[in-house]
Amino acid sequence: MNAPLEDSLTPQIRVEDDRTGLSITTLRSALADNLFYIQGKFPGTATKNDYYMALAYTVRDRLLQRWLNTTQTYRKNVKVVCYLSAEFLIGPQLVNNLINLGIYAKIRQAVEESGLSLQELIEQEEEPGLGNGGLGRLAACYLDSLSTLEIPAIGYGIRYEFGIFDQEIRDGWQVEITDKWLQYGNPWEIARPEEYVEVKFGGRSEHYYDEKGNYRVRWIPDRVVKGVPYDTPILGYQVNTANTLRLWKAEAIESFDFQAFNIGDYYGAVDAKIVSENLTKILYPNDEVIQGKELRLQQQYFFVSCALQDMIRLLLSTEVSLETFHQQFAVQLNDTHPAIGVAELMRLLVDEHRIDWDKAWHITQNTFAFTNHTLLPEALEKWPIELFGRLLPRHLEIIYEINQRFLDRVRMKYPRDLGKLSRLSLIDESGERYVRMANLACVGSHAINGVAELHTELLKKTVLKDFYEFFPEKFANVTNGVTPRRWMVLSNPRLTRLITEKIGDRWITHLDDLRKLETLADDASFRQQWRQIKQETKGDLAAYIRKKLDIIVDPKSLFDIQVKRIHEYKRQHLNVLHVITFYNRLKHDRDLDITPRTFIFGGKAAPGYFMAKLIIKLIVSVANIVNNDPDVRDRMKVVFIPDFNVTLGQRIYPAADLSEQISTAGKEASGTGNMKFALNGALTIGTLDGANVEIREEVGAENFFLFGLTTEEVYGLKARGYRPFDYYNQNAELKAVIDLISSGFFSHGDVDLFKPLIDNLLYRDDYMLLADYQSYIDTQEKVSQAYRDRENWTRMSILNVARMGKFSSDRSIREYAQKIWKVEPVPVELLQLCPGGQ
Ligand code: B1N
Repeated sequence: MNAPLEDSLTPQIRVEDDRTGLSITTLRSALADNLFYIQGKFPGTATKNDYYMALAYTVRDRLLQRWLNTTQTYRKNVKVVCYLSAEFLIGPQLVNNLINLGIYAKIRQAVEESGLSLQELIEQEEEPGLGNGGLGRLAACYLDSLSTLEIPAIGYGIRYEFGIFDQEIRDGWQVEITDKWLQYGNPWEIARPEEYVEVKFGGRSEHYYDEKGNYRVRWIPDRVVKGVPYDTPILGYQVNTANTLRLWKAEAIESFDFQAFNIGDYYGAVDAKIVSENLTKILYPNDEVIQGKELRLQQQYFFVSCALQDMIRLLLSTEVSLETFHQQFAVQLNDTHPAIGVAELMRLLVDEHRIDWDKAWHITQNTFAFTNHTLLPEALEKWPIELFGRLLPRHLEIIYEINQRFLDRVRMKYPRDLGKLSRLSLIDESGERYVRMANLACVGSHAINGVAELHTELLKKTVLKDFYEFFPEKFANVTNGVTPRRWMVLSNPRLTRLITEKIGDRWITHLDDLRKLETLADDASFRQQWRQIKQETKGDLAAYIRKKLDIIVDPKSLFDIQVKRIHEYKRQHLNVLHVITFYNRLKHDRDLDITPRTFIFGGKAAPGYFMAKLIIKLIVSVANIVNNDPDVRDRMKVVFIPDFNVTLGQRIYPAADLSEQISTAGKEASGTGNMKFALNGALTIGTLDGANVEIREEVGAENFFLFGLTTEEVYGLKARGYRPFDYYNQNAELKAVIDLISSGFFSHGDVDLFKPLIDNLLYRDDYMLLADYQSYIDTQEKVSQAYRDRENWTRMSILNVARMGKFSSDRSIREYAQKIWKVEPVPVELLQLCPGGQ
């Protein structure tokens, strides 16, 4: 691995000692010291992991000065962004911290002089998989940008003991393996057990009059759980700001359990301890489908209550009035998962801090802002009233009260419009009664945003239409972005170096600077270097594929890649229809002069999502036939890379020629993989969906392979009555592909295996694969032709990168800061230094 960048140090680091010094000698002795005193090992018996841990602590020591000074700075009355998210998919920390500290090259030298390989130690790190996909990764990119932009921020979430499962493929099927990411310890977190908070569950509410005769409510729970915070510093790029990611772990409160479960019942108390600790054991592995499990609501309430109590404590410790809460904190709700926060803040203010309702409501509304991430109706969270009331009886009362006041306003504006009233209500009363979390989030927030222009427009027209009509001023768009530090500097050091040689390094924090590459697109020698780098990066991925899967792929072939969660709306199976079409063409004409391709897939399926798992089985089955067919020789290969995660993403995005972004128009809220690919020089084949629309706008239609129905056409076709079978009947090539799958050709003659998938396509096809098939195939043919003209392809690739400036998460965060949070950067000075340090 190459050094991503020359080191550039902020000038504050001066003092040379074992915990902060940056000379090679000091770094080497710190490494040895940590190996001995933290890992408790002699070099002779230390494992690679021991060395990794020793190195991680060496780096962490060098973060602490900035981190503690950042926390100090925020005690002085600055407005802090609190990003509430059930998922933070932060990825490996070591290299990112080395880059942001600017000490990559030094550390490499120190490690190598100690007789170790930095790359090997880097590979020891177990990534924290505390997220499913885009939503969790977005939260992580936003933390990186918040710190880099020096905006005071805290990320609040859950410290899952088991993150997203590890995926293995056995006999073509996905098998889920428990993710034991904490088993060898996590050097990046610091537990703060003294800052624990208590979270109540169940029981009942009691209405009473206080000493002054005021009517009050208190909650008498039947269970209390302790929330213990674990902090991870999130350092910005070459700044002193290191914000905090504070994740909560649930623990039992012993005294309480011993009381509740009858003193002397030791085993009962132990059982109760286990029940409490179960709360933060596992991340729900479903992306965009709700399961409605009670434990999930418990998790949501748990971390949100911990976060809000933490904020109140922070605020009260500065002796500022609680009534200024909304001036001190901007709280962003990452989808509806933390939306219960609206009711919880009301409860804390009204019941526990005795602020009157109207004032509390003003504070609450001005505190929260809500980001919606999906248009899929099956992803809109709602909780059965019975379950909700059993777990959170007081919150249900508060929600009823909010609802009554809100619906009174609705009635005033739309007298006699019962439809409106029932759609806007926080309670779904169409059948079994539910609490609607999106409605709670909309009413309780001052700002509501979608994550791409198209998505925000569709929100206003569909799922949140009534809210848009009632509160148009609350709506805004903030298009997603990705951090160029991880998704370029860290993952693509070769391209980083080339770009930096040509235009300097300012682009790393001002991504619009990449525009300066535009003129270089006409420079033949620059194109040559660009191509060379892509070639080498593809070679690295090819080596990985060979080592892990024993499949040989040709780095000179077109790398056509689709990596993302497996979901029918994302249409990995449309990609498979093209793979088989490509195969059939080769089979019919064995001398066909085709552009050689390597089709690469990766992604996890939710464990209970049968169709998604069947799609994986189909991909692997097709791969097995194609890769072993001598007729196709080296002209095509199909690869399913197991266990797609952040670490693998870092290898894969930079190695792509073609990025597959082929969801049915109107279904993908934004996408962020699309941005990572294009930023690394892949061209996109895509529909007019999510952020694809804006990517195409930026890079230019001539540098983007567009296909498929538009959202309007999708809606129109649905309304007129879509008959997928007609497309099958009328398209010989499509029919041949479908018939080949049905015939058992890819399944050792088993004609039933893929029947559920095929029947779904022929008779339902909710995501309109068959309607888009021909357009997709034609566009893929254009891709193949375009790839033959390497000079022009390279030009297009350079222009894509040059025009991706908009998609930096720095831009997204600036927009949130200005439009929604009203916060300013607060640079951190290293004033208070630890005794004996710096
Ligand atoms: O959020 C990403 C977007 O770029 C993607 O288009 C969108 O699909 C993704 C429930 C979700 N939306 N909803 C989820 C995740 C977990 C869960 O339990 C829903 N993920 C997205 C970032 O904006």
